[in-house]
Amino acid sequence: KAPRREGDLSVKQAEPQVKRPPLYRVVLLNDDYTPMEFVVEVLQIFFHMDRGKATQIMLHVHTRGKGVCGVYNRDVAETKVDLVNEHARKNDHPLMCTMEPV
Ligand code: NFA
Repeated sequence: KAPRREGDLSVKQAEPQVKRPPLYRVVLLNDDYTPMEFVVEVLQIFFHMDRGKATQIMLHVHTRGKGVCGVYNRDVAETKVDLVNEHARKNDHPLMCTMEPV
């Protein structure tokens, strides 16, 4: 058997293991009572959308039942969900925010 020479690729080095954190969609759910303006403001404040984008997403949620506000790692997604739900409760609106694995 021939000896291995410098540069021989027949022995694979271990791949450096680079893991991406699991991602989650943060989702807004429609309801019959939360004012459209409140939802637009939520999207602007907590998801850094301009008013046009926020209005577009709000109308999507309103007509389709739910819509994606953004995709984040678990910690960030959980924090967004909690902040939005707290903000809604504080203002006596039933608006619901949830997360789901991508
Ligand atoms: N459906 C609500 C209304 O008609 C508006 C709304 C949109 C609520 C998106 C929740 C999410 N006032």
